Amino acid sequence: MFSSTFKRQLTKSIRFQSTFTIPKTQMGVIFETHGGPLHYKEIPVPIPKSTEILINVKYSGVCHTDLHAWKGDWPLPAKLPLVGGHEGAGIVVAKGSAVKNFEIGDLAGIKWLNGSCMSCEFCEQGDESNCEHADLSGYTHDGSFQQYATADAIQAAKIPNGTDLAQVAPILCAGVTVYKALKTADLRAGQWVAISGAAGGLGSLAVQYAKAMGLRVLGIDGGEGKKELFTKCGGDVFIDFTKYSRDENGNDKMINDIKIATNGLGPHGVINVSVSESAISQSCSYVRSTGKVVLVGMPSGAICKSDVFQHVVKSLQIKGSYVGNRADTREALEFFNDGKVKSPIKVVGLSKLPEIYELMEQGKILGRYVVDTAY
Ligand code: 8ID
Ligand code: ZN
Ligand code: ZN
Repeated sequence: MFSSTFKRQLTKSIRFQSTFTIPKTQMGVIFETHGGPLHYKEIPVPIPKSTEILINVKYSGVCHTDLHAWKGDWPLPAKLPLVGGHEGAGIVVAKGSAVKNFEIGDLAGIKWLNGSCMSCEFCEQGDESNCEHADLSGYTHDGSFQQYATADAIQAAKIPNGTDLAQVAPILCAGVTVYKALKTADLRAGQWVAISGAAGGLGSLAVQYAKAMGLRVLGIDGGEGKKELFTKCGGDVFIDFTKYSRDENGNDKMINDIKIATNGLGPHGVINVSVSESAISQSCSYVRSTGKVVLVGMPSGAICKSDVFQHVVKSLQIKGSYVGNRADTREALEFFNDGKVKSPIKVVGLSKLPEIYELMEQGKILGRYVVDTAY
């Protein structure tokens, strides 16, 4: 792996450049099999490669993608055993010899995209997330559910000094993703956007980014406290899907109510961040003619169904949107740094991760859970 000379140089550079003492072991959550036990235990501190930084992760957001990774319900192989997490915020405590863009002591963020080939057609044009060789934090690379994590220095997010690390953590995936999805929807100020899954981790930030972009926001979600959070995030009209029956009549009534609330024509765009196949297909029915349906949430095995006749005569577009690139990350962080979006978070210890997954599975989470790696 690493030559002993390199390791010596690294140790030397850590000693010379920093007052940080890096332990050999740390606490983290690791699992060996999909759906198997989530062990909160002592694990080795990883050693950064020449192109990587070592981040002392203070806080990490818990994204629904982490739950997919643990369950193994996506057709994309993950590394095992795996330390999940890809919304990590912390301090750079060591760096490899080739790293030019971070100094020891800087604040840095771990994102879903940890690295890509940087030479394929997609990387060349800034679509690094679409790279066939993408390396993913908390999926193909051990992530932020540990006290010390390595991150590719090129892809790691720059976080300004003095930033509240618990607050900024969810921006690193949820914030970047919904900001990019809203750009993908290509809407103008004053138009209506519907956020399906509006009070979850991505949804609660999507509502705020959309408002900051001057859009009118209709949110769809259901359950205790979701309407209240949506309103607190600045949303305009809330539709509680649990108040409608699940049969065809219920669906039609909900679609009709969404249209009535949006000048009778439906929203100009929809950001689908729910983890519900039926909610995704439904959005093709209530979106306005010439509107855009953006797919973000990825329920396992889901198919998006759109009636072809309606699709054609309404001239709809269905677009996928997958996290964001480095520029999207910087821009999404700028909205946060300017105070235009705030993360609705609940902070608990990293050891509580299994309980968070349980609540997430039941759709009971309001906003985002953030884990403190100290306990
Ligand atoms: O780059 C990407 N495309 C990307 C990035 C990050 C996350 C995609 N994701 C995916 C995740 O893997 C997951 O599939 O987005 C989805 C949502 O992630 P999340 O926001 O972290 O999940 P959450 O906090 O559990 O929120 C989901 C919300 O959807 C609501 C729930 O009540 C919850 O508030 N919801 C459900 I489940 N069914 C609904 C329905 N039928 C619904 N809302 C409206 N209608
Ligand atoms: Zn995520
Ligand atoms: Zn590439």
